Amino acid sequence: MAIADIVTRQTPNDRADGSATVPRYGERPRITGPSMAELEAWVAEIAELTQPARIHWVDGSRAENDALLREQVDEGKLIKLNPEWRPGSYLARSHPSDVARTEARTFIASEREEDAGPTNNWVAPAEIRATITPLFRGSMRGRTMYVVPFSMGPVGGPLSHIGVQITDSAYAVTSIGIMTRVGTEVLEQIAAGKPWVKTVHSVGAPLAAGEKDVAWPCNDEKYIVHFPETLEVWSFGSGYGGNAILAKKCFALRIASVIGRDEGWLAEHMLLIRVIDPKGKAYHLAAAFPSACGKTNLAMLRPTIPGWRVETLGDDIAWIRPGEDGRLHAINPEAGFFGVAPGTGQSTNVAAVETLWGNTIFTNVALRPDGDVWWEGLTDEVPAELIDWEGNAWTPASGRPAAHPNSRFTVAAAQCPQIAPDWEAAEGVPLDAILFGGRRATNVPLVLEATDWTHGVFLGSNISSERTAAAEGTVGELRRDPFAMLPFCGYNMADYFAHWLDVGRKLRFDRAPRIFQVNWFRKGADGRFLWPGFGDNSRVIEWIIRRIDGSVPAVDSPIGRLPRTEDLNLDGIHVPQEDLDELFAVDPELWLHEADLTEEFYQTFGGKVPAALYSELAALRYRLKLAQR
Ligand code: OXD
Ligand code: MN
Repeated sequence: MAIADIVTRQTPNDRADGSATVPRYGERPRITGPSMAELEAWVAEIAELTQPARIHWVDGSRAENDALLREQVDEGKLIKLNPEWRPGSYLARSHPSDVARTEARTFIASEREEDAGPTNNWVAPAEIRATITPLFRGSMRGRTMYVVPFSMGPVGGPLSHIGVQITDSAYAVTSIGIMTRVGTEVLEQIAAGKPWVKTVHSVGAPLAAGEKDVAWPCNDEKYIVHFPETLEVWSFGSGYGGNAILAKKCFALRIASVIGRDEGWLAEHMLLIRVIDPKGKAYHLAAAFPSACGKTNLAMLRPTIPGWRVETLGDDIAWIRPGEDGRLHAINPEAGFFGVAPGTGQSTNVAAVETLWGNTIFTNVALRPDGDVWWEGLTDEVPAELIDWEGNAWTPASGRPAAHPNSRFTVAAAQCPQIAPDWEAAEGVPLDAILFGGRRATNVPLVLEATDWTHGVFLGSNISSERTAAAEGTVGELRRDPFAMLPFCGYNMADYFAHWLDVGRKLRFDRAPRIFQVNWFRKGADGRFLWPGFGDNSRVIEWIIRRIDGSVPAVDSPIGRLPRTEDLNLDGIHVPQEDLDELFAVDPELWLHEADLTEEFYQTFGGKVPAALYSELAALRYRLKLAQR
C-alpha cells in the first residue's frame, strides 16, 4: 500500500448542542491487515469510553504539524516566539502543579506483586482498571482524540518497536512528533502484523458545551499506569512530557525493559556517543546517569583536549542487544531531545544551545521582552527583565528563578550540530564501554574501572545520587538509583540485576564492553567542586579509552581500578595535586558504611538479589577491611 493512498482523517462530529456522541470516523484507514482491524477496534473502544468530540488520525506530515501548532497558538496554549530569534519555536507554560514526573502516581500493574518489586508502586491490574476506567469515562468530552502511530527506532529496523498513543493533548502530539517517528509507515507495519504497544493518555479535563479551555488542561488526580503483561500504558491527569509522551519513559524504558527481559536485550536510561581519537579511531560509549545529572551535556561533549571529537547518538535512552559477534549493539530509539533547560548554556553545552536555534518547543522557561527565551545558565549575563515561567513580570531582584528548574526543550536530534551522520543506522553501534554515574559530593571517585562484567553490574546496582528537580521530591537528598533506572524499570529490579548478569554471559569475554563508574560532582571539604567537569570530562573519557586499548595501567583499590593521577591528561588545565588526591581518595571506613547501605538495599528484595552480587559485596568488605589493617 503506497503511503500516498493513506489519508488523514479529521472528522468533526460535535452535535450542535454540544452533547457527546460516539464519534464517527469519516474515512477509515485504507490500510488493511489483520492488526489494522485490531487497531480500529481499539480506537473505537477508547472513543466509546472517553467520548471525544472528534477523532484525528495523525499522519505525521509537516502540514499537519504546522496546523496543530497554529491551533495551539490560537487557543492560547502556546506562545509563538519571535521568529527573528527562534524560528518555528514555541513556549508552553504548564499549570504550576504539573511540572515534573509524578513518581508517586506511577504504577506497575503486573499480575504478581513480586514482578513489580519493592522499588515500584505495584497495583493489581483488575483493581487499577476499576479505579482508572471511571476517570477515563467521558474524559475527552469536547476535545479532539488524536491517534498517533509511532516507532521507537527507525521504522522497520531490527531493534525498533512500534506503538500507538491515543491522546487528547495537541501539545503531546506535537511533542511526540519530535521525539519519535510518527506516521502512516507505522500503520503499514501494524497492518503487516508487527506487534504494537497500546498507550492511552488523557489530560483529564473534559470540556462542557461552550466551556472555554485553559492554557494547560490537567487534573489534580494523576495516574501513570503500566500493564507489562498486556503491553499497555494508561496515563491520566498530566500534560508534562515525562507523563504524556508515553513512547519515552513509559514505553521505551518501563515497558521495553520488560520486553527486553523476555527477549534477551536491555532497555536502558543511557546516552550514546561515538568518541573519535586523534588518529580517527572510533569508540562507542553508553552512559547511565540519573535524571538531570548531565547526560545531555556528556552526550554533546566538546572535548577540551586537542584532536578528540564526540559525535552524539542519543541523550537519554539506549536499547542494547547482544549480537552474533559477541558484542553489544545499541540504538537510540528516540528521534529528539527532551532536555532540561536550566544549566544548558554557552559555557556548559554549546552544542545543545546551537541545537535549539529553532523548531523547538520550550516548556516553563522565561520569556524575554524581545520574544526569545531565557533560563538560568543560558548566558552569564542575566536579562534585566523577563516574564517568568508562570507568566509574571520578573527582574533579577525577584529572588526566585525565572525558569522552572525542570523547564524543558523538545527538539529534533537531527538539529544537533554534532549528531553522528549515521545516528539513525537501524542496526546500531557496537559498544566499547558502559559508564555509570551519579551526583555524589563525597566518597565516589572521579572514575573507577570495574574488574569484570559482574563487578560492573555490582557497581551499576549501587548507583546513588542526590535528587534533582526532574521528579517530585526533595532536591539534594541522596537516593539509590541503580543503573539510573529506579523510576524506569518495569519489573522487579532484583530480576533486572540477574538479567544484566545473563546478558553478560551471552557476550564474548574479550568483546564485552568495559564498565566504569564516574562522578563529576565530588566536592572538597570546603564545598568546592574538585573537578572542572563539562568539556574537561573528555580527559576522563581519554583515560577510559586508553584503558580499553590497554595502553595505560590502572591501580587496584578496594573498590575497583583507579587511574594513576599522572596518567590523566591535564594539559592546559590546572588541578592541584591535593585535589587530584582527594578526587581518588578511598576511605575504607566510609566505604564500609556504603557497603552496609548496599546490604540494606539488597535486603529489601527479600532474597531475590543474585548470589553473585552478594559475593561482590562480601569481597568488597574483605578488601576494605584489609585496607584498614
Ligand atoms: C528525563 C528524565 O526527562 O529522566 O529524561 O526525567
Ligand atoms: Mn532521562
